[in-house]
Amino acid sequence: MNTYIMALGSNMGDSLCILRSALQRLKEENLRILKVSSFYRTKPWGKTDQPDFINAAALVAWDGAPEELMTLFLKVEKDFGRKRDVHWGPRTLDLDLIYSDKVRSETDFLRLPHPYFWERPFVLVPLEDIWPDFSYENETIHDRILALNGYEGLEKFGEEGKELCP
Ligand code: PH2
Ligand code: MG
Ligand code: MG
Repeated sequence: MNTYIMALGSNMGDSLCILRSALQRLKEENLRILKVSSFYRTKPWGKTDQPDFINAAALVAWDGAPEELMTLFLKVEKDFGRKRDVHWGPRTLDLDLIYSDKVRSETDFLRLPHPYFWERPFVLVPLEDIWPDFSYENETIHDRILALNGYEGLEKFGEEGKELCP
């Protein structure tokens, strides 16, 4: 059994509800969800001409191979209407494997740690919620977010909005 950090994102449809329902669905597929971050509205990163995203992160435990977990993520993304056309473009649901203390992978199918995670405030801010003493390459996550100006332009959701989900 290994634990992983996963990142969730959506910027099409009812994104907040999509992320919440996706977590519920993953639970039904035998993913153990140990911790979930707050949800954040974030500015699009990388490809900026698209709507704001809702992002979150979760600490999860999975018994099988990491590739099987990635395969499950792709299946759930598809079930939530994900179409793959524009690289880094708008999506109903993006589920990414980000990091595991124990697992490394350098295949085309799965790269772990995720090659860009340490550059991306929309991953790091939620990650700090669930793993405040995380550090990488001798830098703490807090210092890293500060260096990226990552706390700017975010909106954090509390429990409000929960009742808006069907
Ligand atoms: N995902 C991307 C590219 N840019 N920007 C934000 N704010 N949130 C995302 O989830 C995101 C992004 C590609 O996966
Ligand atoms: Mg992604
Ligand atoms: Mg992805």
